[in-house]
Amino acid sequence: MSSTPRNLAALAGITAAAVAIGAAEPVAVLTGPRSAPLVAVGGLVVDVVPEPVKQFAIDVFGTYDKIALLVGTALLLAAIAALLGLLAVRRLWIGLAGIAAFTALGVAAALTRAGADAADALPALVGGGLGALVLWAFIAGPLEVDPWPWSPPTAAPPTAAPSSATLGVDAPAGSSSLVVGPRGSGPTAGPSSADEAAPGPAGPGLSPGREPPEQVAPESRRRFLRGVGVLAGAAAVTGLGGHWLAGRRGVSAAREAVALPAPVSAAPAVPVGADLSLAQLAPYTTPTSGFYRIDTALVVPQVDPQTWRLRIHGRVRNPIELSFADLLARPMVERYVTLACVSNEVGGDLIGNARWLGVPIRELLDEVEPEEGADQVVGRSVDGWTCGTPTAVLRDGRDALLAVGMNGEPLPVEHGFPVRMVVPGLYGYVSACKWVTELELTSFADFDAYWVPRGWSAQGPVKTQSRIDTPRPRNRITAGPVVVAGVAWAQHRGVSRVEVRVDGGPWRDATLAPTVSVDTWVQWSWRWDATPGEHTLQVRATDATGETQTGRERPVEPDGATGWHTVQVTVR
Ligand SMILES: Nc1nc2c(c(=O)[nH]1)N[C@H]1C(S)=C(S)[C@@H](COP(=O)(O)O)O[C@H]1N2
Ligand SMILES: [Mo]
Repeated sequence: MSSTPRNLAALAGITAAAVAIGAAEPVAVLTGPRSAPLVAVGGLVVDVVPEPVKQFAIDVFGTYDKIALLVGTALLLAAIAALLGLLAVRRLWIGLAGIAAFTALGVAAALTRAGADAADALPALVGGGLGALVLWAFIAGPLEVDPWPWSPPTAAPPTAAPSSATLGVDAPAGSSSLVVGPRGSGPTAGPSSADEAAPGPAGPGLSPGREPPEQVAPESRRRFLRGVGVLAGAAAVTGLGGHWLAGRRGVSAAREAVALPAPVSAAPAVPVGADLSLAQLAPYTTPTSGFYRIDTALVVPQVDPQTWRLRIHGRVRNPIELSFADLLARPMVERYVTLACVSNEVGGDLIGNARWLGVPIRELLDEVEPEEGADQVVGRSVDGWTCGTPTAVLRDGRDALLAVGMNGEPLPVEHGFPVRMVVPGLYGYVSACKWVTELELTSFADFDAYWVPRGWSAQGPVKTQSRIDTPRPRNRITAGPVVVAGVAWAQHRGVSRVEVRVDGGPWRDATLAPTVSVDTWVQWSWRWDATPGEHTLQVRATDATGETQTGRERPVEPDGATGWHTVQVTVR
């Protein structure tokens, strides 16, 4: 990028923004990672973006949607900061006002998060203040390009002779400069387009007839770029250092220190043959490291088990409060439960099966004695996220757990450490509260949990579904016997039958592998005598109530996708 005044102005804006964000991080080490402006604003975005956009992000980026959001936010911020730099050269106050506006946004975002206190405003305030200082230093202070060739003529008359700044070296022919102008122009190249990008009728300070020079004086440029280098470096050091420090304040050590009790009721052994162990088939028990993760938390909540409390309150006769030690002292059960996300597309992989250790929620509800009509239990996470579960479901005898263990270990931090809910038969968004700190008894009429006002159904029983894991569309298949296999689920009802068909022909019964319980998925397989050509494979499951999965295709919103998983393959 050549050192045209425009590029330098944009660079000044970006550097100011980098300093603002970098300086806020170490402050957020004290006030908590969610008060860091980038994360706080990103969190606000997560909460307010329209549902289709969010769904699009999950579709495109999958589990990386959060990284995509943070990178996207940072890129957008850089573009706006560059624009502010360009504006600041003409009117410093516009640049400063822009920084003030972003500071206000950062403060508002930090203060409106669940559990925020006044100190959470500090990272944005400190960052914004330093960012403003840096912008001033570049535009009108000690690091100023001397003088900004296209800054408003103050003393000099409009017809003043070109300043020394115009004497710089010409831009290399054909070099392009990213001009983010007030009219939103894109990348443009060469001197002529620089003229086009000159101020419009809004009348910034460039005098008529005075062309902005393409290069600034070398010594002025050197000082400026040295300033950029030093400040950007400092921002990177404080930003990354602060981020690292904040991470060290996490709870991974506390998690490793947790000794899980043995269950009074162990999980049934996985029957021989439950796992067909085929290369492309999802294993019966999902390894914790490969378990899908879905939540609204941009930074994973770090909940100290020492200070963790669970309040069970609301419309109950005997509210109680439990510490982590209280919970661990209770009789624990261990169960396999397959957890599924309502956002799972037909054929998708937002589903996993794990062995959970925990206290039956039913027993806790018996103790608090819910009042008549308290038909909803709202699980509330430390970060304010909520889900609403029917009280009746939690008390109907199924293994709904306040879980502390997953696959024989304390819950991973990103899966809800120290305590989460797991309810067989319900999608995660209405039942699987991670980092849970409250169970509040209320009614569906009185309270809408997080996803309900965002267009999702208040009731979220898991729909019967089935998936073909092998073969996959791009597999090389040779004619002859081919094993078609996958998983099917209808949690808490159980899968009684899986059928496969080829090219819309008759449905054929697949073989069901044994499974632990009705609360988990089941593997299935079917031997296909494949003939050369293009073929379409489809699968459907029937649950133990006798209801067969519908072929009608419906989207994930509002209460889970329907339709048959369909796979196109080529046989040679
Ligand atoms: N605190 C909190 N808990 C949450 C969520 C969330 O956004 N925040 N998402 C829910 C959803 S939509 C699902 S599908 C499950 C996913 O659990 P997992 O990430 O452990 O797979 O968590 C549920 N629990
Ligand atoms: Mo979900």
